[in-house]
Amino acid sequence: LMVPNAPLAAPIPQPTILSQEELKKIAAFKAVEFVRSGMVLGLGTGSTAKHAVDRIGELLKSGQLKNIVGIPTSMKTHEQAMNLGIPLSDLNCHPIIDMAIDGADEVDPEMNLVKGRGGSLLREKMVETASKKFIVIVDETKLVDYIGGSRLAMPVEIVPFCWKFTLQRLEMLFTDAGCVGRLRTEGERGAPYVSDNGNYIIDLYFDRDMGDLKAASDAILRLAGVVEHGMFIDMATTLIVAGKNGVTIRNK
Ligand code: ABF
Repeated sequence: LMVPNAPLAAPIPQPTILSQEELKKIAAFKAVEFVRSGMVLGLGTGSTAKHAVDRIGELLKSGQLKNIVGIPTSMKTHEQAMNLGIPLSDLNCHPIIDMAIDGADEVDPEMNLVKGRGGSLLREKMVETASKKFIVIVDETKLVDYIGGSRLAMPVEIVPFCWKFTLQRLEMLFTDAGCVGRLRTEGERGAPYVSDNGNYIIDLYFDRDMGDLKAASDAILRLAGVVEHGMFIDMATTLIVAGKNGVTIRNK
């Protein structure tokens, strides 16, 4: 039966599938809502933190934020923030930071983190331990049951001197967990990746849970040749997770 002039059926709303990149941006923008004028801010590194830094630059430009001082956690973020016109300083001048915003590679249910797959773990840890508040921004793919268990890398920054020796010592600490270490390399020729601090990075891979995190952290830091590792235990004060079903905010 033909119905003359029947109204067109309204389009059925389709659920919007947000990309991982969009989720990172949502988490980052949410974190920036906590920023107030006059703050000294730790500026994170990585693709998620980049959105937060862009947003801070935008709000400064439009005058919605004023008198921000940024403390970058890497040379890359330093360059990004400088290009955005964010006033910058360092830990020497600002040993106490109001708030840091940064991404993470893994987040466990206690808000312990693995960081440093982007290579900036040392400066991130220095800046974030100096921060009164540390907001971690992630998309939901970063949530894990326990850190170091994803079979992805747990990075350790080491001095270049006799790096193979340090790599072996690191593996020996975790033989029970089936730990294998690899020197991080870059470029076609596989040259060692060099951090902003002139150091190398060993990526540790575990077959099994490494056990007590605090004990693992202490053991790694006791090795001569190790500068810092990528486990950020009990440091995050707020976690912002963007997922398909929305944004969740957890405070510690
Ligand atoms: C920094 O960037 C690092 O600590 C971490 O390795 C990485 C996360 O990157 P992304 O946000 O690009 O996933 O936060």
